[in-house]
Amino acid sequence: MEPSHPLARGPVASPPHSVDAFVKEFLRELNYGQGVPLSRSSLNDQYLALARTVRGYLTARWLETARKRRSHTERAVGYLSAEYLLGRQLDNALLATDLTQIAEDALHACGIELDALRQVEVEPGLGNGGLGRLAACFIDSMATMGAPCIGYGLRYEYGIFKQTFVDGRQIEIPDNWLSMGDPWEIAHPEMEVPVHFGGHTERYVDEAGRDRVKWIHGWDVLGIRYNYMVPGYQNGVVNTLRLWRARATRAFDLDIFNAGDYAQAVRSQTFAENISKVLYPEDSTPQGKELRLQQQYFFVACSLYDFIKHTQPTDFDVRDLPERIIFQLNDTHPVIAIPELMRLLVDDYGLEWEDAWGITRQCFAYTCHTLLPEALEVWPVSLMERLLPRHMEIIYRINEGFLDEVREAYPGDELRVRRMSIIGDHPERSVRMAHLATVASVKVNGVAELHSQLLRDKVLNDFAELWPDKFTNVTNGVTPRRFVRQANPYLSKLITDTIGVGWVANLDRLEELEVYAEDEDFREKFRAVKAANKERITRVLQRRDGIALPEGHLLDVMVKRLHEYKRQSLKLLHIVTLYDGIISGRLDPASVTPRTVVFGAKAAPGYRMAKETIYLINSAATVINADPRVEGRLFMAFPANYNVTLAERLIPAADLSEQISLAGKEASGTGNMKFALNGALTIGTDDGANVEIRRLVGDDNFFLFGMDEPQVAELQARGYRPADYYETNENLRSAINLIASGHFTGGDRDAAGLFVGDLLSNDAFLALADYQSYMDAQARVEAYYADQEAWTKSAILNVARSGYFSSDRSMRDYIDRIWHVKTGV
Ligand code: NBG
Repeated sequence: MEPSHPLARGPVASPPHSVDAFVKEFLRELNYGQGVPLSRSSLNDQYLALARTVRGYLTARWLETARKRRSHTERAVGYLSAEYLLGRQLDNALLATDLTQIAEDALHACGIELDALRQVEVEPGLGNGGLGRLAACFIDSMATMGAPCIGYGLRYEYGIFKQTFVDGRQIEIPDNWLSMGDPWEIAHPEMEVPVHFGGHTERYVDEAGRDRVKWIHGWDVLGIRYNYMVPGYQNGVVNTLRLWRARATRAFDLDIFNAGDYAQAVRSQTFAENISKVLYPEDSTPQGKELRLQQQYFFVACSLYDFIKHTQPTDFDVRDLPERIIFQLNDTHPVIAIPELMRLLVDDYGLEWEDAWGITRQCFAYTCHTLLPEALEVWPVSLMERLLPRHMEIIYRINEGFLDEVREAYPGDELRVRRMSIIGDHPERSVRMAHLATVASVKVNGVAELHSQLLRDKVLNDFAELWPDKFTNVTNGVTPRRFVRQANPYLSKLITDTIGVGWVANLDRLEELEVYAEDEDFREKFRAVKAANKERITRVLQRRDGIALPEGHLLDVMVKRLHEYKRQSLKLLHIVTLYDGIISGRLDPASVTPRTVVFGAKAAPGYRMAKETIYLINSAATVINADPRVEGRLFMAFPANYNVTLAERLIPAADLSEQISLAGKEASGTGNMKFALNGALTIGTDDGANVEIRRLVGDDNFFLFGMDEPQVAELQARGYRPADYYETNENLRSAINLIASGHFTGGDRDAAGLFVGDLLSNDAFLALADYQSYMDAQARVEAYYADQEAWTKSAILNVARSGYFSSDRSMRDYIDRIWHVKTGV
């Protein structure tokens, strides 16, 4: 039936941008949405009503964007990612709609402070670290560029755990982020997608006499769709992020229920719904758990089905798929989408294998985010056969065809065939997901120049030799909306007052600031911004953690996941060396630059060494902060539960950014970019994107130290003995001895045993080898910081020269090199 009322024919326009209109919408949400009068509303009521009001302003644009995308059937990007570390939504939505001031005034008129409501929002922690945050930056940039993009992922009921410390040790608490309601999501429980697992396959001959395969499923779950709006920055575009929740099928539990076992029926339901229950807290190193594979298959099966069935016209021909979509595989987590698409095309749509493979090979591109061999996912063949028997058959067949290609290119080179095979034999027969991804993808990219080069030359070298054109680089980026404009309002105002507002959507324009590095008046304002940000973080840490930061210190920040390759241990050695120097009388306290070191880091719950490192840092902080001999010189802070919200407050206040991973281990890093853009100077190794940051900001404005990647490789080949460094470096020995003596652990030598023992006998990431170079670089930091004019110049140049690290530029590179989609829609 055609609607007769004219208003019913299209989306209703969003209300006008005025304080009065906003007050009206807000009160309507509060009264009729939350069902409370203003006078009796709680902060949470007010926050939910505010969020829904802002969401209302986005919705008309969202519907309009979706309508346009349906009518232009141009190619879109399907970003497949198991993680999206979004951070809080409210401020971003206000900024995108240019409603911040109006909302503030409107709430004020209702006797409410916007800032108080901001604090109520619980951030969706649907990611572990850099990989998930990158996905969030990318979808923000795609919307801002008006590029057709739909993000697909999992709606975990429990995101990354909340970290607390008990006696310095990390304790994990479940992150029940949905408990107060999530006003940003729109559920569509009626649009369920069936997903199958287990069972076996059967061969049959179809009516046309063709050999076909049928998958007889063992069990099913349903995917429930949750939409999130992804607004572009003040451009009227709102894209979609679609996350999936698992729900038990009714048939499934009814069968058991009919058999009379109610309790078992409920248990089965729980079993199915476990799939989207919790985000695995491992970062960089996968765990290989069965539930994890279930999660991966679940979300990509939902996403492919959704894209084909729900976003395309009913007469859509799957042969046209490559013209409509390019699926970007964010690391190996979604790689099971490749055999899933083959299954859909061959089994469900009846295409010939070769045709289906031809289509599939145009629909995927793969981003690798690591260099650690142990981080490349593999799945045991036995598990695959049990959970996804049809997919395993398909993988075998893909591998057969692929290995024929290899044999043709390298006749007689069976060693190479074995190295490249999608199926590995050691330690058990397993599917190498990175190989599968590389074979099926149009392009394979690393996330910084050095990383892409090492991928080509080392990790995936055989593949790069076979298909040199397949490999490319796209250096990561970060969204300037969240990480400068929102996170650093003082700096944003200074920049806008100086060069105009255009930089927010065109970060290259920051280069116009370069000349102001020489302007004394500008430098003073820049320093005032830093000082204001330090005051702000002082208030935040006081309120949030009860930490009292000292005033006037160099603020030295190391925030990132706790991982041995990132070398928080080296940072600890630096602090302990300073402390040890002062208390032993070798260092004149007056010669030490007053410095506060702030750590933020979560350790994977099962990662023992990482947890020991956290414990030692906390223990050192307790002792050092209480020792009057270093008062006014050294202070340590380790606020628990580092997350996006804290990052947004901490990064703008930092003077020094610690990016000290062992060269060749950090694929890119993105924190490093956020710090540079907020005017911190980096002390770092030649690793990941540090290389590009240093090249752009200039050697004079960056503190480089340590071995480079070839030197690391050479030392390892020669045979690395950490004890050599301990024996020959007096300061290092003394610092390690102090830790080993139990000085920081209440006299308990054993408490530091694991940490010290590993450093001296193993030290897989060569912290001791880089120690002296790091100490020297820190001495250069101190000397330079003493000249505030020079330091400020360098800080300004860091901002002015870091526009390249906008995720808008990353997206432009993906579009030009890989996706070839149109923008401005
Ligand atoms: C991480 C790398 C970082 C990189 C992000 C985003 C994984 C597997 N990789 O260096 O460690 O910045 O990905 O690309 O989480």
